Amino acid sequence: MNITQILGTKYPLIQGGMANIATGAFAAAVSNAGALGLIGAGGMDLEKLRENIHLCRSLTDKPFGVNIMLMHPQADQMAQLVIEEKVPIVTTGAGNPGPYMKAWKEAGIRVLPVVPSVALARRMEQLGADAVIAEGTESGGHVGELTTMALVPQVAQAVNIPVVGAGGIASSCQVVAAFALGACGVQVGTCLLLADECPIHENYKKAVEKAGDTSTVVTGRINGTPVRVLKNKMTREYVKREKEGASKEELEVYTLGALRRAVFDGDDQNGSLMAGQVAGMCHERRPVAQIIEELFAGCGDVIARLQEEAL
Ligand code: TUI
Repeated sequence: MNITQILGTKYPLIQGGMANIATGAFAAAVSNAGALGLIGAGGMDLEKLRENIHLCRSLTDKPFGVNIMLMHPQADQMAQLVIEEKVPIVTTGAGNPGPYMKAWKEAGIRVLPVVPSVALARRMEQLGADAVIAEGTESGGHVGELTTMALVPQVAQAVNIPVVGAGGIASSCQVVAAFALGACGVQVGTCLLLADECPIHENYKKAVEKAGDTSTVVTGRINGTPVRVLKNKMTREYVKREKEGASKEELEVYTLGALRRAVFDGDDQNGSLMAGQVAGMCHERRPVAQIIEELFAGCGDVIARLQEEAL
């Protein structure tokens, strides 16, 4: 089965899980645009997740999914909730979803774990994953070590299920590149932050618009959870204290609640403005349907250029 058949979508595109950002309304907008919208359970409690699933269902008749952030203290209950609510598709991030796979597959859920390595991709295939999302360190938010360029072809070679490429994808040439590496679909997050329907604070959108190629940094690589965010006052202090050998507990003071400060309060100095390295290519505000359509409409020209000039 190819990835659009697995997802039931027009386009081979999955929206990133984006904790605290990807509401039921946003996921529905993405699904209505022909891609797979996801509700990001990362920033929610159980009740909020249930509400957002119901809201999403009321706004779209297209397939949608839930992204379960496995570091969430209620991940176990969320894994059960998606079964109860008959959510058709689940993606996971920030951990190994092995313990839930059997129950999800028995419930008929399509499961697409995000993997940062070949080892986890292989394990997921053995446990019945329908596809894997190979996410490179170019991504925003919690990241692994390998780049998309290195990770996608190694995962594609190692497994016999479809591989979706993620991390560093915001334009048609990057979609074509992901396919060239062996992916049969893409996941994007950063390029959707400027979508009209994306419910982040205006200051967050302005920070993405202003970003350049070197505007992101990974906090927590030395002693914590690596998270890619736009540079600001918080990251400068974090990185300084991290290099000085600060403990995980001290560093958590900078990050706890910081994503919510950015998304809801628009605190662009002390908040955690999660974004990928492609933020520097994202300038235009458009409806989400237009962003997605243009991403694929441009692929033909890229391929033609490759055939005529480059190779
Ligand atoms: O999960 C993400 N991106 C995220 S989660 C998130 S919420 C958060 N906020 C603050 C701190 C931490 C998280 C924001 N962005 N992407 C998918 C992803 N998964 N990236 C890396 C991984 C991953 C890492 C290790 C997946 C599996 C894994 O397995 C370890 C193991 O146990 O084998």
